[in-house]
Amino acid sequence: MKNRRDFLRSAFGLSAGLAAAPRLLAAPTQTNGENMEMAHTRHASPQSRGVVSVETPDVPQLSCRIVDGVKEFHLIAELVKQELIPGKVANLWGYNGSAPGPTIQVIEGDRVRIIVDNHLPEPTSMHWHGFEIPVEVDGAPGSSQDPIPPGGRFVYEFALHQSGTFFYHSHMAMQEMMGMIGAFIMHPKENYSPHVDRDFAIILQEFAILPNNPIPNSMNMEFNWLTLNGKSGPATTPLIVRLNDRVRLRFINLGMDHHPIHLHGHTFVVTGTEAGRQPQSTWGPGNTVLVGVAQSRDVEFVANNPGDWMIHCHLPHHMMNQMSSVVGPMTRRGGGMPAGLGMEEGMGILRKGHATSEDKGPSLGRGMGVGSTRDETTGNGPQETQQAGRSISNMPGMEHGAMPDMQDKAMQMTAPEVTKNARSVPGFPQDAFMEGPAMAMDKMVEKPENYGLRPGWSGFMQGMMTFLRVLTPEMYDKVMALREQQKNKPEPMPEMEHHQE
Ligand SMILES: [Cu+2]
Repeated sequence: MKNRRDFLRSAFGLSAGLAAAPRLLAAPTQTNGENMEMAHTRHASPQSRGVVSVETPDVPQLSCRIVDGVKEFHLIAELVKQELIPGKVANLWGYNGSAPGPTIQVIEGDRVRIIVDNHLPEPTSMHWHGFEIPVEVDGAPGSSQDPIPPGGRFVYEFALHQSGTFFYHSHMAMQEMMGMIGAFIMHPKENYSPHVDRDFAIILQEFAILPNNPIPNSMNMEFNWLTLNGKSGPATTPLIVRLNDRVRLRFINLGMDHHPIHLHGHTFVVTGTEAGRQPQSTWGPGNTVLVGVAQSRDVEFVANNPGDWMIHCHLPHHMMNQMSSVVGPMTRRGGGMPAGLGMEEGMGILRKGHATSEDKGPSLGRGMGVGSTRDETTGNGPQETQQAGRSISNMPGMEHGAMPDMQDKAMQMTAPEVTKNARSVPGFPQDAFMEGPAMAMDKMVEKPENYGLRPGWSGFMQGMMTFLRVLTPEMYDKVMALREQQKNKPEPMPEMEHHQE
């Protein structure tokens, strides 16, 4: 028992929490949810500190109107052009111009009205996942209500008596795979104990988007774009916290895969599921939490280890962008590869030739979709280093000068370091042309939250990867000042100098 108590003490930084109390009262102003009409301050008192608004980096908050004591929200189901990383715009379906849809935050006991307008070309229906509400407003199409026709509207209204990390989503299965989900945070009437300083929600999604095609193939089961709040690394916006803040992360998963989410450098406890707060007796230590489909998981920890720590799904293919048998012009050139072949080839059954022949190897086991025949580039076959260098140097926007000590060595800047006999090593290449200095795009994803990251960092961030940046007070203030600066400027930020702290 002693060990457990000691663990809890360090996990929740009890003494640090007390010392940090004075500034907590001001903390909510740092969130991106200021426009909410939530009375954050109404709980504020020396005994019970204010509700900490949940931040959803890269996803807007949905504000409400109070109409006769009811919190009224308005959601519009519609086509969304979502930029997953710079230059990769996907045609997703979402709400109010965002996929995932905007975050709703309410307080336990609230009565809410949500007006849902359908601007899609087909019927939809909205489900309130895990809500204990009357069946008439549950949103199951056909059984609890008629689907909302294109151009139609349905008004959902209910009182909420639960608290926790909930979400809303279209209850049309294929629409779910187009992005139609959003976070629905129900804050408890009485704050959870222990109090957290920072609270973040991250929605996990996946899409099957073939190269050179902006529309997800919701019937494909080969997911090659993995997103956190609608962005893939390195376009994900890091979570910024101050050293010794107590932090809650809420992960929400709606897709075809379960994601083991791993946090570097810290030990957390799982404090909540999609059904709300879990009893403290269940809080065992961990650093990886499996977030299953249709589940949410809350984890809490004290950010007591300074540094830029990765948060990522630990499935290797979920730490990649554009994973496919064709990785496109980015890394490969050649005579082309077969795609969209028949079932036999798709399942890896060979009829003619050998498995690694230039024509066949790349697409084994990979159905590339009906209708396509031959893509313009080759897949993960062997490749000359020089050829790779040429391909990479042709990539627009990539930051070939990311590593300052390589400035004058043009070829080395573009090609990763590989041995002379690399091609003779079975299995090569693996990461050589997938990540590394040549893939860096620090400038393209520049934003206040990335200030001061190690130069070239972006070459190693893909898919479901982001940072938890545990910053010293000085660095924290600097990042927040830059964020404030940017808020007042609609234009992209002027160049910031990157330097190592
Ligand atoms: Cu994953």
